[in-house]
Amino acid sequence: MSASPFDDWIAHDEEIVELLAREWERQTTTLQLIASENFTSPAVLAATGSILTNKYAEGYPGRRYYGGNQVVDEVEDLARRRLVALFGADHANVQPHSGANANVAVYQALVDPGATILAMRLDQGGHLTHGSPVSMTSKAWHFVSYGVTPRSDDPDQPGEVIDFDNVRELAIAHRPALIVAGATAYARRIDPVPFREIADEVGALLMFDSAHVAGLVAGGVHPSPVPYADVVTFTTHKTLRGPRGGAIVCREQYAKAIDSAVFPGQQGGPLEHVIAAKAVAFREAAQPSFARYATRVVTNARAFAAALADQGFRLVSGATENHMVLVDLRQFDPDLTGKTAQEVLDRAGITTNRNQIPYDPRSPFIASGLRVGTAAQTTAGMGEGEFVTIAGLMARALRHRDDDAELARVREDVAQLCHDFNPYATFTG
Ligand code: DSN
Repeated sequence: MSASPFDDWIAHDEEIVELLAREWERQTTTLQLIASENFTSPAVLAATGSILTNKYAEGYPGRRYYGGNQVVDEVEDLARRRLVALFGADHANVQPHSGANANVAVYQALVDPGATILAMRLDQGGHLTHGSPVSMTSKAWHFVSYGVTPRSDDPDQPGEVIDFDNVRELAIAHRPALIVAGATAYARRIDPVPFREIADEVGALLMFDSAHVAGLVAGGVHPSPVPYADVVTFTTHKTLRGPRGGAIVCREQYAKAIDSAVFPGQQGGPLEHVIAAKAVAFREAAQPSFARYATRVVTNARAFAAALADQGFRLVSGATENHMVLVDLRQFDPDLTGKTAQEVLDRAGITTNRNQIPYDPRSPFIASGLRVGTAAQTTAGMGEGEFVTIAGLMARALRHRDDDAELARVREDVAQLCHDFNPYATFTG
């Protein structure tokens, strides 16, 4: 088992070192295809592991409730400045611990308790915090949900894309205080313009949850929602390739309300080590090399989608325009559930997550779909040819799911592929 290069300082803690070594082995000898994951740079890892974790800093730069924040103020200011510059925004808040916290803080800042929010349904591609019945958001606010158009057999209009007629009808009928655009399981580009038009028509505010595509926006390959949305939330660890966390950018007029909702409304002390790592990631995302990375993520996803279709998988919405592919497994094999596919692929060294597809007859725990993404393995240097190979490995594993020997052979082929593309052997930022 190879050792992680990041654990020298904890060498005395054998149990943790052993676990880190195992995770290092897992991440570098198996394929990471979860659409919301990535490999951060060593610089992001170093900042996340820095001594800034020692500091309490409740408040904001220049207005802290603890002493000794001279340096931390500069760290957080730098992160805010870099984020404002990256997205051309008026104001940034870099304290949310996660995308979920960022979303809830926006609701808290801009929507009275019990008032109406219009957002995408979880089982059609939305997020838990978009008002899922199992999320606290649906208890504190009244959510109305829009979805996608039905599937069609017309290859030019395959359906399963955001139904803007439905968004508009619901907006007119329910007069929401806030409309939420953005998704977690949706492979198409989301145009902010029709959302803005509908929001203006009904006098609603517009929040764009760009958690998944923030890196594609930063890299210039997806339209920026910032000029159109009142507030944009996102996570920093998906396509943006930073540390695990959240952030918010907003128009100046909402800055005070958003800041108060994050702290003290929702969180206590900010994670300044993570904020430093966010600053590192924002700087990296502003480099020309990151724009090339974002372009490759999308071209790789397109090649991956085509190869998966060639292997007999049905693509939800017929295509991909971002970093992810949502696969309906039923055409490949009507008896294969998302849960089984995820477990079989795990055994073959291919890490994915099961996902409901629109109008899924199966529960979220079982599901009929699989969500895969190209962000992480593109960071590791893989290109279109490798993603065509991966589609073949996935199909081989799923066709031979009861054959342990064949799954072991797929796993060996996966390990060989990963050996040639170790992200931390060649990381150049
Ligand atoms: N869990 C994230 C994802 O995988 O898309 C959303 O929060």
